[in-house]
Amino acid sequence: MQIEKYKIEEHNRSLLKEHGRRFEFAAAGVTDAEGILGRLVDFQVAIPSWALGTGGTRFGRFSGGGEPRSLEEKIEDVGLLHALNRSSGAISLHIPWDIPKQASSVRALAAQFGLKFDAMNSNTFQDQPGQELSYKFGSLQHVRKDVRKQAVDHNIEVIRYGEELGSKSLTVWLSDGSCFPGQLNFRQAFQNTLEGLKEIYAALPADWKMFVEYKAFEPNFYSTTVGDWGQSLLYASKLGPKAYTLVDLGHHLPNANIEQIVALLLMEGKLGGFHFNDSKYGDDDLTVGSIKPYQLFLIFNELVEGMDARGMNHATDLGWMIDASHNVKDPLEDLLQSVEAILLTYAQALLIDRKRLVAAQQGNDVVAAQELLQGAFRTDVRALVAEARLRAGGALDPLALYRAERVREHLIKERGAGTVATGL
Ligand code: PSV
Ligand code: MN
Repeated sequence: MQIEKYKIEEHNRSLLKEHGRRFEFAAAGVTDAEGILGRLVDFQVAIPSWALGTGGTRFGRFSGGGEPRSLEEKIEDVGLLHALNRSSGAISLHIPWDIPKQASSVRALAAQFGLKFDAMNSNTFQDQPGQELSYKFGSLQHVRKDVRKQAVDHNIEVIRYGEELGSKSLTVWLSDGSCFPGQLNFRQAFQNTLEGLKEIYAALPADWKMFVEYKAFEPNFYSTTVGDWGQSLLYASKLGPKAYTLVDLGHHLPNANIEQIVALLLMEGKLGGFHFNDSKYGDDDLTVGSIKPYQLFLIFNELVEGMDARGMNHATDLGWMIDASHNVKDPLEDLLQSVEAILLTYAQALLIDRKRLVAAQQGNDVVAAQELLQGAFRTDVRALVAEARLRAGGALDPLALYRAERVREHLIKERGAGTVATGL
């Protein structure tokens, strides 16, 4: 399903007067409104192809219907999001869930919606039907060479698919680790994994990046072979300049200071990409900004500060991706909420008066530093984000228009109530 341009214009016309009032007020309160608007327009967040259907837990799955039945329908869904918010201009694919049968037509379809292909994701955390060797005891870390080779070959195959689609990066997340003490020789597991990653790295095209994603636990509950940012950084450093660490917000132990991790990775030039989500307990994969919005703001504060310190382009020098799951919400509505939360937080981080913050830090003025951060965090930037969207051709209120157009009902009619999208 698509939402016609005139529908968006009609919707915007109906909200324009009220929006104009709010925007004028918001813009008057910030120093460089035009500069911020430009950055917001440029900022794009990739949608994960595996999050377009209803997610589940091991206790059950409750689909809302109309899930995409193919890669093409997934692209259509992301195209719809992008038409509404103009900030979801990329899709991140997971292989083998989303193998492009005809890469050129898939690429053309995506281009029709103004979408690019962000990082490709490999999957050696599940056994696929017909797969020769099992990943039950890991993939790249495995004690058997033939299992490791199978995992390396899979990753290289994913790179080849990505090349056909115009992607420029590979994200490797390994579930490798152990469930019980004594099960694994940690050093051997690390060395095996490094050796495999080196082979994959060697197959990267010259202009590609490799993201090594870490995660503290799950599905292994005693040790994880890429368990934290230290281990990921170790791999990335040993691999070379095209290898980076990927931070997934849900992959830390409780109370981890993620913003500090981000600051140091950026300082080392080794932060490559982001998986946005939110969580209360573990890797909950909830809507971005729904549980700990202030933490997200502090992360964006470090991102903006750290990228500026290195002269990086906010929009293009890191891979911005959502990695979430939707158990009780319409996935598309949830994704609209997540993208909105990211943009709002980015805008707030752009508001921080850096000069005054540095002065407060240098003067050990703790109160002033806190006031500066919280002042930005408490600023209502919704009208700024809406204005950026309006200027980019999107809808002033994407969620309202999505509902007014009864998108989910149309999708159910078109695809059926019982369709199941590939993914988790
Ligand atoms: C693992 O929990 C993860 O965050 C990785 O990014 C996977 O690719 C993704 O979720 C989907 O399973
Ligand atoms: Mn992830």
